[in-house]
Amino acid sequence: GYFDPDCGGKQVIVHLFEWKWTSIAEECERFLSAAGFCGVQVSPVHEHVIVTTDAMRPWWERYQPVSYKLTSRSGTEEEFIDMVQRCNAVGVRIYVDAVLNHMAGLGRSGIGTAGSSFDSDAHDFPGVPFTVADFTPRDMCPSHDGNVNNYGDPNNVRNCYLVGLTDLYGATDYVRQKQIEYLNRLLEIGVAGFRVDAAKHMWPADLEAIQGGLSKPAFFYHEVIDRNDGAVKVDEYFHLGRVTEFRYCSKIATGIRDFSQLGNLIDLGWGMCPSDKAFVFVDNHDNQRGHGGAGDVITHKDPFLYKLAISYMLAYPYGFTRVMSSYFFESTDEGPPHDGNYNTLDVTINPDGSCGNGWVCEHRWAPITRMVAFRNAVAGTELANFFLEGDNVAFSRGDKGFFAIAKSGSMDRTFQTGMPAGTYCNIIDGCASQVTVNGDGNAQIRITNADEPILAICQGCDG
Ligand code: LAG
Ligand code: CA
Repeated sequence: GYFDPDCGGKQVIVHLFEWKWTSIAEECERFLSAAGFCGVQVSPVHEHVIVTTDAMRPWWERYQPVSYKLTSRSGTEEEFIDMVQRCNAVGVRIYVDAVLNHMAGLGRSGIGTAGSSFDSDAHDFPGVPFTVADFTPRDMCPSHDGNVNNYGDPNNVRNCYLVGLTDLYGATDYVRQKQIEYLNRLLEIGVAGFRVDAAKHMWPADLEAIQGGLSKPAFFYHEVIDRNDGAVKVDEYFHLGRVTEFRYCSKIATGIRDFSQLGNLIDLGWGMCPSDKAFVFVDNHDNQRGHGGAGDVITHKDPFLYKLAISYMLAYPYGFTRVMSSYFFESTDEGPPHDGNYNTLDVTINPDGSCGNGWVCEHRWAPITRMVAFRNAVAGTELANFFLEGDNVAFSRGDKGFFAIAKSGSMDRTFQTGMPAGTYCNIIDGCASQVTVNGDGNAQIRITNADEPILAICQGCDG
């Protein structure tokens, strides 16, 4: 059902933000499958606007649908189908970013990426087709200018235009039917689930109707930015799938920056999702560049803290996890690495396994990749032996794994690991260091790598 990512029990999705379908297919085969990734969140698949006015081919043009045809900046329908099949064949699933709340922004018109014409001001999207009757009537939006501007009022949040984006009238059978057809087409191709963009701005009943019309089971995670500061709360979506937990981004950033705060990572009293409903991440494509739900998040621009934060997230039993994979950027609008005609560049792989052509590939950073194996290995186990003192943190996961960070760069002390006796590789440094667990579960834990002062040992993930 909505809670099953259907990836054989694996635990981590990677968002290959703005990657082309051809690059993703290759990455599934050459890297993600062996590393144990459950799947890939891909950028929106539908036809979208081509923006050359207020910005030059910004990444966000993909959040302005023109139709549900499957040709986008990431590639053609044929390339998309080929990618899904090749990733599925190696056990890596595809999760599509579904933009259902709206179509393109007011003031925009022309031709989309699949060749369809459109005119937002006329509410005309012949590629679907949608016409004026398919958009939320103006009198249902209580805001003076028609835009979302009062997060204290659910009618404002859901019936008005989000940053001027033409808001679909999801209560109508016709809109629901078109969106059901779109998602069913993707499921037929072999997609395993959906991130629902701007779910906070959609009525849960409308989502329920769409999800109820699907022809196959699908995993769902809904984008709801709830910081306990508005009328729309994450729990309104719990029956529809997992829900993004943006408070986690703040919590992990605060805790990793100041370990004295790490004991307070999950604050259910603040309204944070229970673990079985939470969808968590250290940063996403929006808040890493100061867009939606930003805050002082940790990103790849701070590699030391980022490795600690992602490792901690993957070690700690809370929520379903997503790892971000970015491209380098200067400005917040800047689209993906491109040639002179704004065609997205391939993701090239350097001899050391890192990526070229402007792609960051955080998911290939050794501690991050290896902690994916850890999270898979310890899935379902309880947190135990939690230790937090100064710049040191450590805990075990049942009898399956033990994890520690020495933020200062060094540690040498005895811990109860909860694990059976034996010698285990520190998977973070690729077994350069090892740990011997005694018959009573105790082990001497030494950390000496100041750049990546992380230790993780687990049953079944050595090698
Ligand atoms: C999301 N989640 O709920 C996406 O994660 C987020 O990236 C989307 O906004 C948003 N919802 C709507 O899908 C992004 C950018 C916006 C951009 C919007 C549409 O963060 O900045 O707005 O996509 O492309 C842009 C301009 C606005 C303009 C608007 C309409 O930045 O100034 O008003 O387009 O023309
Ligand atoms: Ca809406």
